[in-house]
Amino acid sequence: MAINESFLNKFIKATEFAAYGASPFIGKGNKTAADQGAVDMMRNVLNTIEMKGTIVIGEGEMDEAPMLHINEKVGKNIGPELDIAVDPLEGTTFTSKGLPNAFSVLAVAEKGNLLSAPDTYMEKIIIGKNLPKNLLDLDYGVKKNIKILSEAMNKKSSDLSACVMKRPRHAHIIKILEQLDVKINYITDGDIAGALTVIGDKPKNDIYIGTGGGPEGVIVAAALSCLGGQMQGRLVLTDKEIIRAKKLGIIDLKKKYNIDEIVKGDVIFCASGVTTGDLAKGIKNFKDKFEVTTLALHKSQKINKTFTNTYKK
Ligand code: VTB
Repeated sequence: MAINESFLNKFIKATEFAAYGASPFIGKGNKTAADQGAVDMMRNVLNTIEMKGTIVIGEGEMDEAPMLHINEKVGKNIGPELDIAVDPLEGTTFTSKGLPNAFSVLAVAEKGNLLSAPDTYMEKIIIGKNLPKNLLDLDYGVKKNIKILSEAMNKKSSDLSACVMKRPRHAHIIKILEQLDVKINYITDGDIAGALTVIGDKPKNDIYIGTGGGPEGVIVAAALSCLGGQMQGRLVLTDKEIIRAKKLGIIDLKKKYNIDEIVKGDVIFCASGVTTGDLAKGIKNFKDKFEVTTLALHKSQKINKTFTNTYKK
């Protein structure tokens, strides 16, 4: 079954208004307010949609988030049953500091088709299209993965580029990439946008590698299921988190997930820019209207398009 094409515009509106909700807080140094602004707007729009929606990836679990928490029901409670992964403001730090690459994002699949990942870390390796299936493996280690990738791409390792989030936990990855003379394009945050730099006509990177958010991993997998590309992800769980993961139905705690084990069937993905970045232009606020740009994907409809819309305030 596919998600009816009429839903795309409705979900675009959800990220558009969430981006708008965060926009007064760009460069204002208040991450929480920016996030809340996005959450409130997104929730309002989601609740106007004729669907039986469930948030499967949200702003945390019920006891810690007032809105858009895991298992929250959204929509008018009529129509198709849809599972939704939301990150109303991806890049709260970018927003609060007025830096590029903040956006509002969501991914939609039919009920039961999105992994309900706990809000923990996930190890990820992501590569682009047109490469042999199941090419890399988290257990091979960085050196072997780079060797395999360089052979498959017919490039020297010194001609490969890798996107890595700048974190002390990535020291071992960085050390090996440096030894292999791989070019590293660092990001300070925002690994959804970082991961998607391996996709496109002239991808900026050949590989994304490192540990970032699990929820972000599910959202990336949803985008990649529309765009092509490969991913392997594995949750990183502390003892406390193991209990939460089990509650969410995760049995094999060390499972290495490929894209089709994270997201199945039809997918809608929308990302609306708050500040200008790799995926979309930032919000433009005028006196009585605002302009917002969205990257929208709908797998079954083969839609991969950027929409710019203007709304009255
Ligand atoms: C990760 C990454 C996100 O925050 O969750 C990161 O996936 C937090 O990582 O894209 P640290 O705990 O190491 O700071 C983002 O960068 C932004 O939400």
